[in-house]
Amino acid sequence: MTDCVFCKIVSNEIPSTVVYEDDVVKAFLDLTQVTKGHTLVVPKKHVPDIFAYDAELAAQVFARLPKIARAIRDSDPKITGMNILINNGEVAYQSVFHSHIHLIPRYDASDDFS
Ligand code: DGP
Repeated sequence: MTDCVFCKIVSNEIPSTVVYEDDVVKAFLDLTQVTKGHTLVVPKKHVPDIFAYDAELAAQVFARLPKIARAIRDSDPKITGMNILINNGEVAYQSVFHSHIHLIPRYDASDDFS
């Protein structure tokens, strides 16, 4: 999709900080960094939202989440949890209409990620 920012990130037309990549997904740091390490996982294939997934794509994308989440967790011993969320649809605050999953690391008690 020519006008899609995440398609452009997938194709490296727009630079990103890549956390993980294979033939199905690309994971890269979110511009906004709700916490340090905030990562987006996107299918390489353009699908606007979860409603557009078929079972095969869902299985492929979601099967990869534990591995990517563990890699982020293991990058910093202070990461002790993670919010994993999808804003799906405009009314749910989705702002980029190329499906993506937020992985937002949470840090130990102080939650101080500076
Ligand atoms: P959502 O609101 O769930 O659709 O989240 C979209 C996220 O995409 C938002 O947290 C900011 C991020 N984002 C938007 N444009 C870019 C970009 O060009 N590069 C990166 N890395 N992230 C982007």
